[in-house]
Amino acid sequence: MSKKVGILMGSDSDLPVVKGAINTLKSFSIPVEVHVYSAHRTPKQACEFASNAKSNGFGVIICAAGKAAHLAGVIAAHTTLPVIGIPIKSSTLDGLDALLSTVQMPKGIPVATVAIDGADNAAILAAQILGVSDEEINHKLEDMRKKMTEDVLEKDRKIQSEI
Ligand code: RP5
Repeated sequence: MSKKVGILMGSDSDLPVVKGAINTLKSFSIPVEVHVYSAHRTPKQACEFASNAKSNGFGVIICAAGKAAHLAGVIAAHTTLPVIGIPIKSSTLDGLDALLSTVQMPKGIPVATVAIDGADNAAILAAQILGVSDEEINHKLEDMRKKMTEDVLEKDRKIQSEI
């Protein structure tokens, strides 16, 4: 059994986006634990989760948050596990606020930030991190890449036959 991926979201309103990451990780048979913890509304619980994550069997933590999205940065401050941030498009600023809040980390505390609402890539990146030391996950990633290539080449063939 591989290490777990922890997925934290600032609000349950982030779940429709976060579901993409949950489903992708499950497709790799990676164990996932999901929580609603906010850097602002439940800072104690969020920090406790991060502080204990390594000893609780987590290998990567994904944090999804919108608006003034400090969740990934605060979690990263409390663990040396790799932290992936998903900026959520949940405000009048279309997610640019969350993107900048997540990506602009000061030197020393990195957060690997994916695109706005980029939940699938967050999950794939988490799988790649675990795949460094887990051959089973690595094989699944290679299979996924092969299928992706075949799908695009099939689309190319279809377009050639249509034009
Ligand atoms: C952030 O504020 C959450 O991550 C969410 O994206 C946004 C809005 O939260 P709710 O007001 O919907 O709970 O902290």
